[in-house]
Amino acid sequence: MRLDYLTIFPDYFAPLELSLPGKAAAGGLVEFHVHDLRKWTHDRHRTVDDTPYGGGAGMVMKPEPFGEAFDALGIGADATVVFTTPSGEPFDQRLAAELSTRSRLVFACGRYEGIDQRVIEHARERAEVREISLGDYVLNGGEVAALAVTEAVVRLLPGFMGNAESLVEESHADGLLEYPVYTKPPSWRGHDVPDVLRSGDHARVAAWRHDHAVRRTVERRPDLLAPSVLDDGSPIVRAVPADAGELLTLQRACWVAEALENDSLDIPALHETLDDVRAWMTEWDTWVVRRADRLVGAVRGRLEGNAWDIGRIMVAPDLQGQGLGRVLLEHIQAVAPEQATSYLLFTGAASVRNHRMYKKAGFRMRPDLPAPAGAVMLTKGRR
Ligand code: JCZ
Repeated sequence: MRLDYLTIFPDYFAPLELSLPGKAAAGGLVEFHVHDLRKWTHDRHRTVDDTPYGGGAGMVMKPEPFGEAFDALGIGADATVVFTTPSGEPFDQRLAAELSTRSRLVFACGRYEGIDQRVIEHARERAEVREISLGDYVLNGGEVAALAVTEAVVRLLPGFMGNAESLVEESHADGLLEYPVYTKPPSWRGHDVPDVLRSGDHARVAAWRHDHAVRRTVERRPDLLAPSVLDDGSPIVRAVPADAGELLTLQRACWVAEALENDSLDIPALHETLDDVRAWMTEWDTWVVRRADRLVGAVRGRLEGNAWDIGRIMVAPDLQGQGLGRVLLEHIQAVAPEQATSYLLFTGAASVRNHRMYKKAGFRMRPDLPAPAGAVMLTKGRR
């Protein structure tokens, strides 16, 4: 595999000479070619950026140096051009494996506010193009992301340091996070290696490791587990910003009934605007369920200290009384983060149907805790 890097900071790629990728290069498995993009500038200041059309802050990388670099490097149909950008498709092990099948990867590393869009359009006319994001956080440029993609891809190449069996047991091979690992000494600073791991009983060791892999996954990455489903198979999925409008409609429908039951219009959910919903969606872990393309249920949770604060359990009026609320309540408890030691929610003091559902789910009324006017708090210990 040949890898090319177009960058205004070639020094970022010094680590490619180190350790394993370096050995792969020395062994002839891969070739790294790092190029200073300024090589393809022609003015005295070797300019690679310019002001954005349409105005706004910052600078944009101009297209010409990239175009000349593609020409000089002979970028053609055998190449995959990778643009690392926070707006790309999420990078994961599956994508690393896919890229490891390519014969040539060309990383175009942006800086400033990004690269002129026509560079991407042009690259698509001469090569395969992938726009890839390392994750939902913002780096100063594409270099670090290109390095991370490189390391994940190169170690998958057949012949890379006897990867044969070590790759099978990797994190994510079975969709679970890795179990905790230990080595000697058996006792260290008051912390002991679990006895089962020193027992020599391979079946018990395997069971312990699987159990802890599942526990970690439930606590840290519930999104990796099969999503909760309703009886009809509709999955409960994380809300996306585009759900805000339907959430607004659903909460108005649900809390009108609450208003009537409690003889009060003083309920925040009834007065919120679309922008209010969009705002709280950024602060809460929100889940929705659709039936035949219609958003029919939702629930949200967030950590308040060590309590998992649950709220906005909503079910479309025509589907109430079928157990949807109970499933949503179970789901939001199951996805509470590790730190949560208790669950907390409130409901209208006169909402007797809600009281019954929460009581059945193990919640207890807490008249001793402060609650909004006309509401009552309920709590439940975790496990
Ligand atoms: C260019 N800022 C390129 C990629 N996953 C991820 N986070 N941040 C980036 C990234 C940020 C950038 C540029 C200017 C990639």
